Amino acid sequence: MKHTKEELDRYIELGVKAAKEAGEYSLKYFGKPKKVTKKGEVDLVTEVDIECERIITEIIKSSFPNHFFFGEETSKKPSSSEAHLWVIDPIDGTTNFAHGYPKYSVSIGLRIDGQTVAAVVYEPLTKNLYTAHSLSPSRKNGEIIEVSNTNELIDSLVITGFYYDAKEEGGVDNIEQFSKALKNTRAIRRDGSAVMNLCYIAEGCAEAFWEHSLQAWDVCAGALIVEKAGGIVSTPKGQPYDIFSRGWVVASNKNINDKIRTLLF
Ligand code: LIP
Repeated sequence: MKHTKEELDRYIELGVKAAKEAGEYSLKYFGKPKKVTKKGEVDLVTEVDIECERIITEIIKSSFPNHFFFGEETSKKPSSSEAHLWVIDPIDGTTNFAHGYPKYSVSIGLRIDGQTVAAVVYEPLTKNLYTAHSLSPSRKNGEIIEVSNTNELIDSLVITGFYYDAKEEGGVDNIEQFSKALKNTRAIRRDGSAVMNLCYIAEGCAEAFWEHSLQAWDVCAGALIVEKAGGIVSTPKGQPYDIFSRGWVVASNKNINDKIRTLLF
């Protein structure tokens, strides 16, 4: 084993410090986000996103100056997968944040040798904190969490999202999958923070999540939290999901994984 539990605990501790500091800063601007810029027709970035990412990277760099960063707002992905790569979404749910819709989070994942080994997700509005590393189970506010054991789709609460490019020519609009899920599950939710949705699968308050085109920072930390809570994160064919692929991602408890993939795709 390359990394000791002590090393991984230290990464988590640092990630938690960074996520909380950025999250507390963001709260001052919730629903009134300073300057808002459009990255695309509907994809927003606020000055708060940029400042939160700066806060996070500065805190991590002060302990690990040689590490790399791949964040939503500022960085370029390094070419080597050998590097220690922190994958950061300073505000996952920027549209919600800008509108004052109460669902957003700070997401920090650490990859080493191309594998996610540590994850921290912090929801500033509730102070809920989710963590996991490769040698620990997933936790919410320090307590171990597990995916649900629901067996049937019709008993399942499922969650999805519509990526920004759904409006574009050639973009995947997810309507076919949405319609199938609507008719075959108990209910569907769409609340605009993919990483929070992954945490809901991990803690067992929802059974499945799917979306297309997500960026690596939307998935990195949440995927590890699902897996270390006993869930599965995969492609529609059940293969391991590459967070940089921008294809379909399906996350669920183990019992309904085949069923949700077969239903949707
Ligand atoms: C957003 C996601 C949301 C998804 C959007 C977008 P951002 O992330 O978390 O759930 O549906 O397509 O990716 O841009 O707010 O960090």
